[in-house]
Amino acid sequence: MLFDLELIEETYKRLSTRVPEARDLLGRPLTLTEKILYAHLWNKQESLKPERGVTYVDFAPDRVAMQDATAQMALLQFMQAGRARTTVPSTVHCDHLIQARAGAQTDLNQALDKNQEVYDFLASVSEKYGIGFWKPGAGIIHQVVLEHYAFPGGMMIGTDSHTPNAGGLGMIAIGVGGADACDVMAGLPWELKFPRIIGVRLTGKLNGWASAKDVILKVAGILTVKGGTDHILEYFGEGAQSLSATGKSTICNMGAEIGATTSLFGFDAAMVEYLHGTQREKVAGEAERIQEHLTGDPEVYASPEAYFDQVIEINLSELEPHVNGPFTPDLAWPLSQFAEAVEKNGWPARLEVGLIGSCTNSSYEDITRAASVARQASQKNLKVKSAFTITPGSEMVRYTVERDGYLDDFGTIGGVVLANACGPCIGQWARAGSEDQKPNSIITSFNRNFAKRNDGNPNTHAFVASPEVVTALSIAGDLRFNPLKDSLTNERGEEVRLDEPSGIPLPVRGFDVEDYGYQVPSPQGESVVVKIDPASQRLQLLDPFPAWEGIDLHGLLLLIKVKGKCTTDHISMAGPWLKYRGHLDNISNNLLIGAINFANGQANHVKNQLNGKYGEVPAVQRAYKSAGLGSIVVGDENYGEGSSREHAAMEPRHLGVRVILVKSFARIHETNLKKQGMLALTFANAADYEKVQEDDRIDVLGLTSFRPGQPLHLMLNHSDGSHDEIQVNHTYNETQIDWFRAGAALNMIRQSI
Ligand code: MIC
Ligand code: SF4
Repeated sequence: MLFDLELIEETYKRLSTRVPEARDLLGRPLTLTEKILYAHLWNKQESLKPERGVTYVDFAPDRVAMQDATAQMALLQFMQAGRARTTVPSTVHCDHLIQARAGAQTDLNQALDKNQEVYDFLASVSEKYGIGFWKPGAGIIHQVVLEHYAFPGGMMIGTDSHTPNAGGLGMIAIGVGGADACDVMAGLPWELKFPRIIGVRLTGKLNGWASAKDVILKVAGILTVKGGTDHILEYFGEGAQSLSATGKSTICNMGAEIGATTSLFGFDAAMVEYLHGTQREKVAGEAERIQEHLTGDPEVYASPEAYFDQVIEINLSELEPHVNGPFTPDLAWPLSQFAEAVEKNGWPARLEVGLIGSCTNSSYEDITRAASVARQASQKNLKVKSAFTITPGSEMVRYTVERDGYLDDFGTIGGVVLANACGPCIGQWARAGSEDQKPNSIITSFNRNFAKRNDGNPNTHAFVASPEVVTALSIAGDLRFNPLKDSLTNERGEEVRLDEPSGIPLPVRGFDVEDYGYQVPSPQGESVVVKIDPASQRLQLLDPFPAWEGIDLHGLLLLIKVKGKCTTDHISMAGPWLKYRGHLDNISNNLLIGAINFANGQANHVKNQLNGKYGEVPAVQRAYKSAGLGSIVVGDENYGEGSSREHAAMEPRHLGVRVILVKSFARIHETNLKKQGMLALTFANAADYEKVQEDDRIDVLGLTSFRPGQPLHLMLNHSDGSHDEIQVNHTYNETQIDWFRAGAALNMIRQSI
């Protein structure tokens, strides 16, 4: 038993007392989101009536989860917080650093070899501070958390943007940067802008080729990559109850792609079934006892318009399978229109690789549904025409699906099983030939498909669909294949059709596993010494960032004005750079190398204002830093969408960028910038973006009276001697302004030791 029953009981006690209080206070029925948030307020604030989307509120989450690529920085910060142990139960999961090359076992062995220094560091820090440690090969963070730790009504933060996966078990689970995790582990409150709430009513029941993945693919199409910012999505209705817990998790997981703070479902029979299936009968029993607090009030669901900020309705009976992409997860195509879109847009129709699995879609149900397609294909003498890979989400799922014969189904048609890890999803993919940058198409059951993400090739058109649709298209080898109506020619020259997939949510014989791959934290960790070799290329102790100098900033050089989409993958690329996630100076050499410069339409090619020559972004910024000059980065809408990686905020900070000025921010990135002592500003008038010129030197005015809710001013000093003064907005509250003044949030914790 890995979960902490006492903690869950504690939370349930709080739900039982605080929910009725909150209902009295607000004088109306409550959504599930409000119930869980009120139960996790840091202090019981008697009169808290937050303005949704505006008021910052302090919370006390129940748990913290970290994955290896972000845990390094989170724990390097935690080591400076002066605490002997973490104050809330926390875990580390080794999943991002395993590269997919040949297949599960070889790849895992190679990773153990290559990343030993980092794994040893994470294991010893975990041991020292009482953190549970999931070894490489144990599985992807979100699947492992769902299988062992998530519980209805709980609240968790995790240093990964897909932490909301746990919403499938009714938990409010939110992705954050490492500095936030550090605060919570150090026993400090965790602050969040009280979210707006979108109600998603699901009616009907899925059938045929449609799956839970198609619900979120459709929602992404409706809300777009920024439509969920500062919102929680609460799913309800009879359609919601018809979905398995892992299907619900798929939906919540990919809610990260619309920028949602998180997504969740109310407690129901499917959750009970999943808790029983994962040997947590006691948790199910406790939840059943307080179940009226684990779902929204009936009045809310009867007239959702009165309680939610927005309501979306989806009839599952009519939902078509979808394919989203390329290059952005919100370009949603119903399958019936996809072939035409491929033709019209001239996307490469030949499908080179189909990849299933990832944290989004690697449950027992996903594998059984995809395997049912594979099994009938082999019965009908079909094999995959594309390369085809399978990444199981956890060792428990992998062991069980192997026992039950499903992995053989994939093997028979030509599939290759990869390690239980992120692999190709995060660019850990030694894809042969990708350096040639040939235009080509791949399709995955993952969640993100930004340019270059999977294989580093900007011309790879990556599409996202359910595992069963990916399997069918891999068999056809062609993006234009629609399994609902098209036939295929098999090895004997016969025309055959694929039948609808079928699967089961949980194994009939129960889950099984030989070794979870878990290291229990020792109760006497204090004596453990965490060693970091000063010559290490992968780990580096952190130096505190300097405090604000107390005056307005003058003459900041424009480093880059970014054109168009700028995700955290553009700001701090993953793939080959993941190896430097524990070494701030080394990883800073990837700063903004994927972002497009408005001045010339090129990536990683910006003007060095000191000598007029063009150079790579990190090099130019290092030149400014050594000249002792600050700089500014300007960006477009939804800047920093995607990942929670705080490297995207720490790198510019480390190299001397002072301000990020954009049309709008993604939530996690904006917070990460504030935590690291940067100025995260938005244009009061989006059209002022046009006024910024390549040779500008920029002053930030009003910092000495920096106050919540009060705009600042920027003076754009153009090279021809003219000026433009513009107004810029910010969302800093008092505490966050203190972080700015101190140089970083962590500096304040240090001061308090
Ligand atoms: C991702 O899917 O982009 C990642 C890799 O899991 C990131 C975390 C990271 O950059 O380490 C995320 O989603 O937060
Ligand atoms: Fe790993 Fe991909 Fe999931 Fe991120 S989205 S946690 S990289 S599997």
